[in-house]
Amino acid sequence: MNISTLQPLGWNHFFLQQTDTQTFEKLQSNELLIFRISAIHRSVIKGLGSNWPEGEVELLCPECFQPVSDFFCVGDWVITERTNEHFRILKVLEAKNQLERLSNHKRQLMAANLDYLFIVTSANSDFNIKRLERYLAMAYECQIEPVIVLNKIDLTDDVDGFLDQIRSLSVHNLAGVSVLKPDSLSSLSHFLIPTATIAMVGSSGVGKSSLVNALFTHAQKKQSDIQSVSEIREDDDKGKHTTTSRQLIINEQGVLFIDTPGIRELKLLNAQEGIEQTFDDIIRLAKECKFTNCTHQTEPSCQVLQALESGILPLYHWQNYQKLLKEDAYNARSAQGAYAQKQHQKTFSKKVFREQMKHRENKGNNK
Ligand SMILES: Nc1nc2c(ncn2[C@@H]2O[C@H](COP(=O)(O)OP(=O)(O)OP(=O)(O)O)[C@@H](O)[C@H]2O)c(=O)[nH]1
Ligand SMILES: [Mg+2]
Ligand SMILES: [Zn+2]
Repeated sequence: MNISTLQPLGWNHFFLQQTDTQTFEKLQSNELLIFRISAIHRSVIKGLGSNWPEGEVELLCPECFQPVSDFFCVGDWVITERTNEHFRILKVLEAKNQLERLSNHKRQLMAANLDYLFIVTSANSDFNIKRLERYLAMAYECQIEPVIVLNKIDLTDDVDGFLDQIRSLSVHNLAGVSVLKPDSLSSLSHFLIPTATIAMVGSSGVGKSSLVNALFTHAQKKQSDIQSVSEIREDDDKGKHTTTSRQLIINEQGVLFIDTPGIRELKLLNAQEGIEQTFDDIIRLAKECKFTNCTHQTEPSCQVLQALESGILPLYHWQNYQKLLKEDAYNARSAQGAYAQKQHQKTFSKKVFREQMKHRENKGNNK
């Protein structure tokens, strides 16, 4: 196996250094093969490997990796062994990051090894700033760079009004687009880097799959790559779920997308640090309070109370911060088992994220 053929799928040195000499030799001789998980439909697991232009390959998953959702997700890399015509998963490589949430009191992996998280919302009644704060907290907690994508700008006369609200959030990347206005999509081009993996998240009906489709050029779109989207409806604010499972696809520019089903209600999992980053304006204010243990309720010279009074700190923002912290503490208790696992993953992925940021900064400085 020529490992360099995996590079278009996002393979890099980080994964290579997880293979020891013996494994590497077996990879060379094709005794072992590497795949990136591209879809999981109940018990059927699909992956893209060195022959990825020819399509997905079905992978066998032994008992020790069941239930699958506890061990890996779309976007993960696995080492497999060839058994007759099949490929059996032997090992899951450590991910550089994993997007996760709480679902049915359990940790649920949503996607792995991401470069960007497109948090998609639409310029209609779906738009909800508190929900965006929740998604941001998840992105920051999982150390994935968020991009807020305001879709369906064709439906409003007040795009700036929406964008201004997004600008008030703790986020660097935002774009206003419409699938119906192809020119508007160029505001995303900065993120559409070949070999980069972008996961799409957001409520059902905001246009995640439509965007993935629009970011393919029509000429080269293969039928199998096209994501199903619902018909244009008069009122799709309450869109029903069209996408039902997560899927990794690669466009002709070489950008990898993970489309996901809409989330009705995103629950965070042990996301205290992500929440702090999302509400860093409040954290900064609180540091200026007279008492270090200020509860921001009645204390004199409380900067939070003063900012609320003067209107500098919007009430909804402060309330959402408290709500998310409370909810997070509750969720952490209800998913105790997941907690230990998470702590382990966090120390590891944080190191990777810091290195990436350093690398990015260096690149920026060298420009
Ligand atoms: N007016 C308008 N409609 C859009 C736009 N983008 C998508 N739509 C429509 O919005 C509806 C939902 O689009 P989808 O792409 O299926 O939404 P989704 O986010 O993938 O939804 P789920 O798969 O259910 O999570 C469809 O009727 C699309 O045609 C847009 O930019 N403008
Ligand atoms: Mg969809
Ligand atoms: Zn205070």
